[in-house]
Amino acid sequence: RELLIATHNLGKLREFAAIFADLNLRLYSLNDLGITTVIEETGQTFAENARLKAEGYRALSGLPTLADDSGLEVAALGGAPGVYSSRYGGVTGAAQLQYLLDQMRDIPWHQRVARFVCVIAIAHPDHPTELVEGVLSGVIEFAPRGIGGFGYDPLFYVLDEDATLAELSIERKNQISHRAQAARAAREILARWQSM
Ligand code: ITT
Repeated sequence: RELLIATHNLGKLREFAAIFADLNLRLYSLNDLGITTVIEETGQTFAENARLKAEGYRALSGLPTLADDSGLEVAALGGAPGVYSSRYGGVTGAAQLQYLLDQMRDIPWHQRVARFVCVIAIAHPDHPTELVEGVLSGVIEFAPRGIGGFGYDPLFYVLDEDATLAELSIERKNQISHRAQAARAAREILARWQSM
């Protein structure tokens, strides 16, 4: 029982490894298989891109393959950065957080609602590709807080936790996040495939 977790994002890889740790599966990363190819994300939606990545890396590896396309949707920005989250503003890291803050400088707290979306696609050599989704609601902070997680986590305030995602333990983030919700649905598909 093998599964390729097809991502070049180490933050995602860490989260999936923890979420699937108890499954009876041998997990591989792209790195483990020496795959350096980057499948281009030419789709307009998370679902299209997740499918492109899962099917593309399955073709390269020959293994059952899971890929996630995810991102941040900010209501006041018309849903941006959305599928462009990883390349928003043409910058990465702390500069990207600052870029988002600059875009939202004049937007008051009650209009800063946002959501994280994660679509997971699992492509199997012998079954049609399946897609599942998870969503987490929050509010974009005025300044970053916390050092956990990755990406936009320090700016993403979750009301029920009274904390940003970067202030939560990895265990807690992996109980509530968009990725965790999608992964729970993906587990059921993997379990079904294993029993066939
Ligand atoms: P792969 O395509 O190789 O998986 P990527 O980082 O390019 O890596 P995406 O195209 O799905 O992946 O972009 C997702 C971006 O959305 C990611 O780089 C972050 O900026 C943001 N993001 C997604 N999930 C997040 C999370 O849990 N916490 C913070 N930011 C997240």
